[in-house]
Amino acid sequence: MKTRSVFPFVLLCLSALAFALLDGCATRQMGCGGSCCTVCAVSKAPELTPLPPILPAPASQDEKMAWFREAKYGLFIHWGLYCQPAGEWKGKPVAGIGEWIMNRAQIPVTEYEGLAKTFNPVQFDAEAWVQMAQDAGMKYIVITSKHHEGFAMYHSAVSPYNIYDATPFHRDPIRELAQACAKHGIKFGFYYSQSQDWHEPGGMGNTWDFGPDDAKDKDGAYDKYLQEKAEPQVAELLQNYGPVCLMWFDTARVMNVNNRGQRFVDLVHKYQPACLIDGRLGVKGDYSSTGDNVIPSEGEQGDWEVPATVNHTWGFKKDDTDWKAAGDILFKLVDVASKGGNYLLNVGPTSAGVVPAECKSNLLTVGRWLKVNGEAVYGAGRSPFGDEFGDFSTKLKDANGKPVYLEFTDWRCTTKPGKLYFTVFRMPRGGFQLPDFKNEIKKAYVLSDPEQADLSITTTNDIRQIAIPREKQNSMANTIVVEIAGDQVER
Ligand code: FHN
Repeated sequence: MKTRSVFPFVLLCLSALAFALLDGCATRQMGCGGSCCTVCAVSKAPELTPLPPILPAPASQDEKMAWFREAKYGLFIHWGLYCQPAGEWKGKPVAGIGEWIMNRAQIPVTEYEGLAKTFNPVQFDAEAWVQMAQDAGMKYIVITSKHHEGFAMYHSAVSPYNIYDATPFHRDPIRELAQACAKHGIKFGFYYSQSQDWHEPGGMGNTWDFGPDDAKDKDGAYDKYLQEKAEPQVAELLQNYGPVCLMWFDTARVMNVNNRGQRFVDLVHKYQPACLIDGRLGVKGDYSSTGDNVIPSEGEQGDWEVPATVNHTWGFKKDDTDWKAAGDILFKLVDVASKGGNYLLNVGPTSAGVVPAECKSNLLTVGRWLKVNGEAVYGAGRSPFGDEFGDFSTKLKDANGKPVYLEFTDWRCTTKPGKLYFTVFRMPRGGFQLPDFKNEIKKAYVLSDPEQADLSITTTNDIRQIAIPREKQNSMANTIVVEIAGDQVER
């Protein structure tokens, strides 16, 4: 009886495998325990086509930064072996951010390496990820090519501890993403953990297997790791994946001695002179990076970027579904843009290779808003005002007796020559009160209005007020464009 009922299932498995072989799939992994057998074990890589050539050296720093200043919004992707345990080790939840599980649970290298043997993200689809970024209105993608765990998410000739050589997946997702980004006209860059590498005896951070970090620094193990793994891997990334828009280094540890940081700068300049360097290498980069999820309370000069999470982790954690709502993401993006920065928002795909559905849906909601109102964000300059950001409370005091800073979230302003974009998140009943400026107003309209119909402006006691007809209002935010005489605001 038992044999008879299992027979059709086995037949189905065999035909699936035969189909996979005929279909030319590079990887097969049997052993799934149920009805998923026909699809789950087989992954199919897209056909690889040549990547575009590396970009020439820019003529000036302004030229080098031009795309970054225009882009404003990027997708960060934290993807590595850590997405498999997804915040749980040996049946127990591990506190903290998901990609730190090896450190937090002090997992020995020999045990952690075992994760590679079962890492098989068969649903990974580079095209789908890039399409999502594009539909979300993001203009660049930065992916973890190697995080602190030390595992390369690309086919590295420097270390066999990489997704192509050490997993049944046997594909190079970074190569596939590079191709999809080139196709969609999205810039592509790499996160690379240069100092911390918990897999290597000389890498920083793994004190449970390899002892204290300062000993590795003093006895030459750290320099050996840098020269024999980190630098050659960065060189690989810069040579094998077409134009790299930026290198995102992180958690610098003693990078400022022995020319350590400078050697990474030299590699980037040698292989990809147009590639930007973030602010966390440990020596000067092309722009500064704020702390994680840290949005400055006021406008800041220079080029900078806020790396941010959509929940409370970077790498996927199955228990963390506290997604930022679309309205919150939109506010933060416009807030950052109005202060002069870029917003690099992270997703943590699962071990199947999928971006969690609710998170994706929120990103796409923001993307739909940007499709109509993107002019107020892309390439837009910082606010000429500032009072809208917040103020110190006259009543509330912190533990040190200092007044608490209260953030205002009603509206933000971005600019282009001759134009002010007031993005209003909370529309007062009577209409939006313009901040004080001297320029004559030539025209005001709702950015989402294809007719650009004139909005009426009423002036009472020198305060100019604009009302948006109810039918033209969007529930998340409305952008009023105010065209002024002269390029810049005079106050
Ligand atoms: O330790 C990392 C962390 O895992 C994550 O990659 C973030 C992203 O900005 N950077 C470090 C902490 O600041």
